[in-house]
Amino acid sequence: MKNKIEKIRDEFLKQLAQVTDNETLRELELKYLSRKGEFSEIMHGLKDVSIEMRKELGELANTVKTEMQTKFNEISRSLENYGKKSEFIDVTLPGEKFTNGHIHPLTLVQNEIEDLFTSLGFMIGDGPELESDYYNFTALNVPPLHPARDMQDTFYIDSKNKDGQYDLVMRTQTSPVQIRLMQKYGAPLKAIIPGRAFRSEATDSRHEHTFYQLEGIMIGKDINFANLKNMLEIVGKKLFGQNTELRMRPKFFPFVEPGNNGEYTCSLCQGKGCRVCKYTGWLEIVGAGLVHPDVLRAGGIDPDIYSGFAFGFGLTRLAMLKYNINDARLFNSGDIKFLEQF
Ligand code: FA5
Repeated sequence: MKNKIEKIRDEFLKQLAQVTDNETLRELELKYLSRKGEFSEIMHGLKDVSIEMRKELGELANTVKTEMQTKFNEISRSLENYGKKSEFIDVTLPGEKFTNGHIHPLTLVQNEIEDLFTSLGFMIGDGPELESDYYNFTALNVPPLHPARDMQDTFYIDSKNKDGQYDLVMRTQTSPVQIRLMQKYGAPLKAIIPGRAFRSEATDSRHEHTFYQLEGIMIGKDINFANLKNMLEIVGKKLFGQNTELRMRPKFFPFVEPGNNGEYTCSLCQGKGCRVCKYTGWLEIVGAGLVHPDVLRAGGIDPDIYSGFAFGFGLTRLAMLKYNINDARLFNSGDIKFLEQF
């Protein structure tokens, strides 16, 4: 009898687990739990066993019956709720809102500059972020052991060339792509190169180890400093407004001659002087100059026939100024609260 009780329970639970509709559920209830069901039969049968056995079997039968009834109620409830959910539509509830992604502020500025330069007939160039020491430094007139390498300390990759030298670096600037484009397209050439650069920096609010630059190069016959100045003025006015002025001050870059730093009227204080421009009224934003003859040669271009200008904006710094962002480290932080503002 004990075995029979347990067998009925097991069969019932097995069938119950497979129930997906109310009709089958009712059938199970009739078969096992109703007055004429299999379990009632067992209960009636108890009267024919000895008193000791009756006590033991009675207890077992009651526990098992409660277990079966509880499980049955559970399934019954879940089926009812399931039915209700699928049928009930509350048309007064507000719709579910889908959140769209945002264009990153760096991409916004990059797009704006790309639109400007492509409208002026410039192509958009690209080059590797893992660059050879040769393209990143040597071809740009910064030979091994030249002190100018110190200004752009970077991450060397643990791989040696056939001469046993480490010759792969994370590029420190977008300038190596100047050489690559000269070699590929020759002269005349008009290109901009947006992209990431990497330096081994002690990071602070103005310095990141990974940041964005936007390089520009124009090579042709009789390209001169006035052309460069005009181009940088156009960019400044487009990004920061028509009243923006440009001033150019000498600065050494080994790959241009003469080299200079382009500074714009501070967009935050309109040239009056503030904390961001260190109370000078001017913001240092772009390195630029006329392409050095040795660099033209490295690119396979004859400096006796062609000349050119090149410039390199810090795209990260441009975005900081345009959107009044006071920390360069926010751009790569992945902070949704920051990104949602754009
Ligand atoms: C250069 O990288 C030159 N390649 C620019 C150039 C190109 C000069 C062509 C002449 C001709 P510089 O190291 O100054 O120059 O960097 C250019 C800009 O990149 C800086 O003005 C700054 O805006 C930005 N920059 C440099 N280092 C960082 C950094 N760690 N974090 C964020 N922005 C940086």
